[in-house]
Amino acid sequence: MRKHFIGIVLILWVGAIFGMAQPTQLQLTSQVNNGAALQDSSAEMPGKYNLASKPGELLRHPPAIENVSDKPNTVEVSLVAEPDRLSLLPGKLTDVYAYNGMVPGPTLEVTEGDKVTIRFKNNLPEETTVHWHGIKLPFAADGSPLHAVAPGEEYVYEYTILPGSAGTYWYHPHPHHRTAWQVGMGLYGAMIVHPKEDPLPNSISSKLILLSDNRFTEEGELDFPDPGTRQARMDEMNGREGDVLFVNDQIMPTIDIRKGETQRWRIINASGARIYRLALEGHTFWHIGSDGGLFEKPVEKQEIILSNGERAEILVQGTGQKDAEYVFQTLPYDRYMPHTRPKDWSETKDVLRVSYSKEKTTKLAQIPKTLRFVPPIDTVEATGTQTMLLSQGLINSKKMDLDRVDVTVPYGATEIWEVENLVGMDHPFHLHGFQFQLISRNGQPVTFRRWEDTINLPKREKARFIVHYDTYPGKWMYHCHILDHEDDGMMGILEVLQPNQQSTKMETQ
Ligand SMILES: [Cu+2]
Repeated sequence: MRKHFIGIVLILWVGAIFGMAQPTQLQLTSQVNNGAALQDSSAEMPGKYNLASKPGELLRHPPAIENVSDKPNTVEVSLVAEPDRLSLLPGKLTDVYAYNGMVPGPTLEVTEGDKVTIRFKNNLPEETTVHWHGIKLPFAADGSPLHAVAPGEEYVYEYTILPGSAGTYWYHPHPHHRTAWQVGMGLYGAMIVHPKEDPLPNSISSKLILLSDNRFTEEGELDFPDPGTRQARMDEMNGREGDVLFVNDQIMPTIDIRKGETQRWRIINASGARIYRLALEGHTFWHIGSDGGLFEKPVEKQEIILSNGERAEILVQGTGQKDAEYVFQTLPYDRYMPHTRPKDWSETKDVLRVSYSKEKTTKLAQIPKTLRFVPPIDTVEATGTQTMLLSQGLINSKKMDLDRVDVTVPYGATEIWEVENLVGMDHPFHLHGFQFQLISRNGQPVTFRRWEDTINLPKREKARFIVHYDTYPGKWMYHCHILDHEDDGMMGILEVLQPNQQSTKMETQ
């Protein structure tokens, strides 16, 4: 009981100190239930959300960001990015960049139809932005490198959550050349868009699994290599990977499950470069959603590959043994060129533990056969094709130039993108502002409809997707989501013209 009391006091104190969200009822309950996770670090490192969990503690969710609006369908929040010193590793303090004093940042939870206002303050010693990865929003709210926020400045991000976009998203900085550094320093957080009515029953509990990795010095500071060193060259080539795997702010936490229970896991790959190949020992699971929300129907899987920036929703069912433990792991995945593969690339790594209670078995729930309708984008409507050739650090042989528009298209058009990876390492490809549908991979048609904003392009593979520019005009980034590659210029700009604007290309036709 005492642990629970300390937990509540600590949460209230954190809220008071950082002027951040008082946890909602839901968060408070889950924190109290996880009282054990709060106990030892509360004495050690008071006043911080990051409590440097020790392996085995129950999974905790980052607190929700406080909505200060009392109007219906309106979400107004404050977000501050600033340097901080937090405990990410047990018994150590680390210099970080934090959103509202936390790594990861607080979770932004909204509902379809909500009008969202984020008042952002940049207290970093460098420029930054906040990009709402996967959200369809006006260009000025996208947090792309074209809207940098200078140190000490404020920026208001405003957008309305469009119907049909319920799903799992995330936010992170996107300044020119500095994204890998800022995300590595701790700037990333989850965003959840709820539908007005969820096709999954309320009885299914939800877990947020925000995956990241980092590298530390012996003193516990974040380890970024000096320019010109071998490690710096490796990081440029592979993207910076760390040997410490975090789930939310924890290392190897535990999720409790009852035999027969069904849980919904929202998984986000917030790592700068690590691609996860996720599997749960002794279990299959139901893959129910991707970047842009739920599929039409669940698909049973043994593993999924989640590249940088991608999200997956899965249903995990308690089909294991009572009182047993199973590990959720990332299996070896060779995304590398042979000469720069890290030594540990072929090792399986543990992510979290699933622990079965001794409680009486509950009856396994029926998984809904259909989840929602995913409207197809008709290939007959396509009026153009964009070809994107990915090589090391380049797209179509060019490096990013903020003053150049690479592709101009009319508003409302539908186009097919042919993306081909010409080199021997994977490049995950992300398009801002729109959700698209994959139509083929390596010439093989893809008929399973799902919304994506990021797809992995494995070594020398190609993919075709279809996109309808039907939401907002503006200049939208497309890029490799290995953050070091993006920073190095593996990015371009798609301009969707204003509805009444003629493209130069059209005029000359
Ligand atoms: Cu890349």
